[in-house]
Amino acid sequence: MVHDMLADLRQSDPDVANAIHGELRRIQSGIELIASENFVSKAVMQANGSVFTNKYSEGTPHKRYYGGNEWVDVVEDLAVERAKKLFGADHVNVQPLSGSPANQAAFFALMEAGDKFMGLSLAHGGHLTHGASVNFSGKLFKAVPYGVSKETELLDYDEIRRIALAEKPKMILSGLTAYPRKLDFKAFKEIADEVGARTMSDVAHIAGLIAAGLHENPCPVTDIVTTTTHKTLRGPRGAIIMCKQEFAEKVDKCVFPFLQGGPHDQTTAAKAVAFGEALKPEFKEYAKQVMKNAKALGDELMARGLRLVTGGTDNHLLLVDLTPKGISGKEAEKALGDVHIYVNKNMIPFDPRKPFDPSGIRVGTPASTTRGFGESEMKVIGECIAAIVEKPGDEAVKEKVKGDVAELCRRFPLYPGMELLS
Ligand code: DSN
Repeated sequence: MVHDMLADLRQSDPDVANAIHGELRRIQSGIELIASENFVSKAVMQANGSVFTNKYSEGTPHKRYYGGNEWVDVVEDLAVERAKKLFGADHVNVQPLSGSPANQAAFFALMEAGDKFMGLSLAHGGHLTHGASVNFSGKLFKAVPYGVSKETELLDYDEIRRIALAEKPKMILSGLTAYPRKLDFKAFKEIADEVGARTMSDVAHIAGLIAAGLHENPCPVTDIVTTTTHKTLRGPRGAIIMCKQEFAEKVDKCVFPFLQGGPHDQTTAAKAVAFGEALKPEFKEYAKQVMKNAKALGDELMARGLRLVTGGTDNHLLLVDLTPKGISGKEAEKALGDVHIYVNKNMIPFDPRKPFDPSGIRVGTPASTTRGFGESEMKVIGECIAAIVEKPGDEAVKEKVKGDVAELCRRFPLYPGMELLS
């Protein structure tokens, strides 16, 4: 059955309806390889577009500052209980609006403004909120960055320990946005214990892998764990904070009233749906395939002469150093976008270039795995990426790759049945 999801909008606001139509067509006819993106189920979208968007519900379940919250309480309880089960967390707050607010709340639950903390440098695969000088984390706190080893491009836990012993931070943060290897949360905890620091993990990128049991779970050893809900976890845009019971009250107060007002209850409902999906066996299969696909894509790129930072991946993302190919990350992002393959330009460790035109691209497999692609499709995608990077201006190459992309998209329809009638 064809369902016109925009029937009313098309009447009342054709311009916005047209933009939504364009975005649906773009994702249906292109290959999404941005490591932080995914495609949620129609069920998640329906909850996210529901009547809960109308409600105010400041407070926590069953303790609200507004009346009429009996159904909000139901979905928030569901989201909390499902998240606890997924991650084995003592306490979960599902109200953070997104990753940066979640991290702000976690910082203030663990530290006072001006305190010193350690986080992975943005230039080596950390996030803006892990201490970048332009961000609240670098402006309101004293950020001491750690990085990866120049030789191996891997985190060097001896070096992190050395810095911690010298700097005596109040908190040590583990987390990544562009680091293609696993994190050792127990090692971070041991270092933190040695210097009397608290621990925080931002697992936004790898939460889906953790929920599926494919990556070490920081919850048993880390004081506060944050994650966005829309990356490998495949939920709506938003975040949650998980913590040990001793930090529960502080975390809740840092989310509201310190940082936020009313939660977005429509997003809470969609989080509950997504967590319910992640508890099903199919989610584990998807997460396993995400990792297999990343490995297959990485192997194909390396076989075609591209250099991967660290020489490979053991999560959902690859960082490709384009320096040997004589093309910048910005140029590659544009050339790949022109043939409907979407990646993002990215700094590589010790990058001599600038963030807006860096030496690398970041490539991830969560969204394309959700679409149904497996390892053989990754081989074709690897061929396409390598061909474009090799000859970005060659019209014949572009036409061939556009054809290959169109064929893959035709064979693996995205949101089938979600036709927007015009
Ligand atoms: N902006 C996200 C990413 O792309 O990794 C992190 O929040």
